[in-house]
Amino acid sequence: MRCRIVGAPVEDGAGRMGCEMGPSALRTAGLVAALRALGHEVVDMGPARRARLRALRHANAALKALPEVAAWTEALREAAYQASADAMPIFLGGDHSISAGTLSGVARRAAENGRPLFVLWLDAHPDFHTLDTTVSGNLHGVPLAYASGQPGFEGYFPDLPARVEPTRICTFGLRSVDPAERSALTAAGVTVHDMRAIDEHGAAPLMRDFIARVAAADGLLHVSLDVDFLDPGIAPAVGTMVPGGATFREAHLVMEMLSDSGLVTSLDLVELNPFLDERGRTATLLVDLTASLLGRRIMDRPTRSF
Ligand code: HAR
Ligand code: MN
Ligand code: MN
Repeated sequence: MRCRIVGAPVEDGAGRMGCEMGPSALRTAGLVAALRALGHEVVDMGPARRARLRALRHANAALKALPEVAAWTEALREAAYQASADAMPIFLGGDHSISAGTLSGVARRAAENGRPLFVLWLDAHPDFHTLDTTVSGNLHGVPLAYASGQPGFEGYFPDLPARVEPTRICTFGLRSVDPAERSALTAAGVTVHDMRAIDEHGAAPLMRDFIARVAAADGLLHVSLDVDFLDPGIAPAVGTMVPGGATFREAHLVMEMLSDSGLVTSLDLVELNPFLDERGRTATLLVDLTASLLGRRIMDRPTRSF
């Protein structure tokens, strides 16, 4: 497999600073070497560059950094469209607002290739606010609503070349959902596997069903991995700590099942805030999860000395 690494050093969408350092931390934790060790060809495209800012005014006075996030969306949409032509793009965030761009870019690619695009959203949050409903004004809370064509982004975010069909989205690991998001998710027909469902059924059958749907439709699959999908006890480098997240093995199992499926065509690694990490352990965990997604197996893991 050929992977294209695209840096997205964005922190304008988060409520606090630090995610801008995410790509550096993931590189320092050995992402490129880990993928090469699995036999993949890795092309590091370096960081994307933000598009030009436009003055934007919106009635929701809470919105933060709207021109910046709109400009990043424009740039990352183009980067994602280009990088997905001949490779699996891996986007290194950056806060989750980068997915407004990455998803709209890979959605355009999928539409041009006549393939349905599915999205697995691994996150404590659905990020399904619109510009009108967000209360915090932090735009890492809106990318999934934008990319799936929810109303109210016109004239602010770039026009969508192709939207992600909401019924092809599976949110997984939710445990922090605002009222406006809950009603919009239901109305749009997004699949919700919250933490309670994972507790009750286990991650495996839920993943198996979703993977079977993607396979049956001959779909492409974009995976968006927010650090806060993971329990903060194993992944402290996150601005929004929500207790009760996925365990180490639940997260690896999801990645291993995705690897076996052979269906994943693009990946976001988002919300890593290296300023809040403990000796690089969250960055290292993200690299190991990415390795599991790209074929590393338990039986290939040698004993490590620290
Ligand atoms: N729903 C809340 C808000 O809109 C929290 C969003 C937090 N999002 C992330 N990424 N950290 O998932 O402010
Ligand atoms: Mn998120
Ligand atoms: Mn989140």
